[in-house]
Amino acid sequence: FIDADKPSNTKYFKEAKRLVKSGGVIIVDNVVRQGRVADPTLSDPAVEGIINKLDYIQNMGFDAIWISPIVENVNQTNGQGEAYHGYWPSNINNLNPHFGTTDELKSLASALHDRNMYLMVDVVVNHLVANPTNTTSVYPETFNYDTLQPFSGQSSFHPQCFISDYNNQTEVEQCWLGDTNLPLIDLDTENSTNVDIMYNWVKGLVQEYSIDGLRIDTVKHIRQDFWQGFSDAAGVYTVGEVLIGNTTYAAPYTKVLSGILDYPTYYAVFNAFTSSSLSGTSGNVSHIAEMALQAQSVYRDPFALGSFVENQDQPRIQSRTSDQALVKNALAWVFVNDGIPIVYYGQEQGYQGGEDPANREALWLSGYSTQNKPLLNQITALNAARKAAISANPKYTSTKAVFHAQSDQALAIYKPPMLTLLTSGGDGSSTDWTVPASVSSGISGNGAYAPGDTLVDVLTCDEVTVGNDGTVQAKASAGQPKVLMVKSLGQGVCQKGSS
Ligand code: ABC
Ligand code: CA
Repeated sequence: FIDADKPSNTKYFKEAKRLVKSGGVIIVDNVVRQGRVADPTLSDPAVEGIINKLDYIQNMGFDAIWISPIVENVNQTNGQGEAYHGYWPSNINNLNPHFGTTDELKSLASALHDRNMYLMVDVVVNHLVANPTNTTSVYPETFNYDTLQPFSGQSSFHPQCFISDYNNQTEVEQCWLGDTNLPLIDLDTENSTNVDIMYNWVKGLVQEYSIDGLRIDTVKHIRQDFWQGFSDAAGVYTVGEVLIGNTTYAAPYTKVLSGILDYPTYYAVFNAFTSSSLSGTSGNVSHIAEMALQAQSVYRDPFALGSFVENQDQPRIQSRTSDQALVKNALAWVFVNDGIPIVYYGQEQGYQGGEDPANREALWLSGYSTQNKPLLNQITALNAARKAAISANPKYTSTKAVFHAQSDQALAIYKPPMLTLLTSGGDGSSTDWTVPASVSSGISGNGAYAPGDTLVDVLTCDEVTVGNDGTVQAKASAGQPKVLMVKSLGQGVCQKGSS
């Protein structure tokens, strides 16, 4: 599925988009470290290391991996440390040799496609980064614009100024990220030659490596109308990073990309499920519904959102709460809302790192163990449940979730055939749930439940019976989330005692 313009190939692109939606995506970031130690006998085997671990990823039910930016980066330790993560591109026409060769990257794409999995690559357009002219020199005076390829020197970049006022959108777009320790040299994306270079580059990249989707970095730092052409040139699913807590600011970007990372809801989820143990008061879950409802009303396609509770930029949830019930509720959210579930590697192992770079622990240290890993089990059950939901109800991925806040600490989410009950009371709490029939009668669809049906919690295999009037009554003990489906769908995927 290489040429998007070829009519015979169009269906494969649709297929890729559908499949990305049908299961979860795992972020295999930090790939140099990941790969290097996936197999310690290899020095820089990032890509090969991932290929060797695809069973581990696929066994959890993921359909796609998102890998770090793949192009050549600055190659020396600089004012912000080691350039291991791929976000400091220096030459967009070369691959990062630490990650692997052209052939190795192609092997990764084919290894994934052989398994019916998909390759998502992170791309950076907003900036390039130059090595200082000597190791002791200080940015920004001493770097050489000519090292930034394939651009033609200083005139290809916006004049130097660091972003200081995030309320000034022109400044956000045309000044620079970073600081004098490490300037992220801002590409002049107002310049049509540069625009053409970037559109052709992404088109070629997607084709050459059979890429199925893109995560796009620093989207709010380039004018919105740049992205439409970029997305069209890429021809695949695009999910943009618009790092912002409000939906009004984010909404226009959903018109120019397939979707965006759901940051506004992320903040609501993170706050709801981490405040409890920190402050002794319980987090408010109704704010989650508020943000999700806003997303449903102001985004072009709320079903193409990327949903997450962890990523390479944010402290891991377990750095902010040790309450495992809260952690499980937050993680469950990712799989039961309107967006595409995205899990950051290491969450399945229970990693606890705080702010960048503490949140970028190597995965090899875990030994990729699958024994006694409650979150890994939960992810596996939820990926399976979501697939069962999609096969029972083909409209699952285009049916808007309905929300019912039983209290500030108890939120029901109905998206047929899944009824999810989340609580932020923590592991010492128990909740008597009564979900009124009006919640499930608000929307219908295959797999919807009816009076008298037996529902099964896919996280525990516990059963509840729907009341004669359509009410669902259930007890959640120890602060646990519940993800209920009619028994015929849920019993095949539920995990006894995964919680
Ligand atoms: C380096 C060091 C870190 C150090 C950091 C400041 O600099 O390593 O130790 O803490 C890459 C690397 C990073 C590196 C940076 C800079 O480059 O991964 O390790 O950090 O050299 C993307 C990527 C990210 C990547 C880059 C650069 C961009 O996901 O991994 O970083 O290619 C801004 C950008 C966003 C960017 C993020 C890191 O910075 O917009 O694209 N992420 C406000 C602003 C946001 C801003 C955010 C953080 O602060 O509005 O635009 O993100 O600075 C909400 C508000 C938001 C607010 C948040 C904090 O609160 O609604 O507006 O965000 O409530
Ligand atoms: Ca910019």
